[in-house]
Amino acid sequence: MAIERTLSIVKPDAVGKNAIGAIYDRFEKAGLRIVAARMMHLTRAQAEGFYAVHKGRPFFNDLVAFMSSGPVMIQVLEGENAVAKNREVMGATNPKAAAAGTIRADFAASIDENAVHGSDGPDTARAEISYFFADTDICPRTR
Ligand code: RTP
Ligand code: MG
Repeated sequence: MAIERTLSIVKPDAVGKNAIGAIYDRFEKAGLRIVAARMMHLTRAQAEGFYAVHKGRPFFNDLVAFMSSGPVMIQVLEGENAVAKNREVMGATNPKAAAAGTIRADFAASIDENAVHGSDGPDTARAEISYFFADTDICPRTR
């Protein structure tokens, strides 16, 4: 199986609940390794740029306001099938539909404030990683 990288964000609701460590534990237990990380408080413009694919959708303004409402923890996760594995660990977009034991089932309050972001495919992952990280920011494991 291919080693992939994906972009993950612990969103402002989960950072506010002091759940960064608990969510990192889910990634590590699933075999996903954190190979880059940074905390940021996104500006509206940075959030708009990141979610540009959703521009024009009815939820876009609320999404941008939420994503710039407090600090986020942004990481690159690496592992076998990292994109799909991260989406599995995250659970469905709407926490009411998320499988038991997933991050969104356990930490998200609503579809609007749903604890984590994860890239939805390998091409998106490459684009999203480069939105926040330079190649030299990524630290592949040596052991
Ligand atoms: P994300 O990009 O944040 O990882 O979430 P996702 O792939 O599971 O969902 P996506 O379709 O990309 O939507 C991005 C975020 O917009 C909000 N949303 N609200 N009210 C709605 O119908 C609706 N649809 C999407 C969610 O907060 C979602 O995480
Ligand atoms: Mg998405």
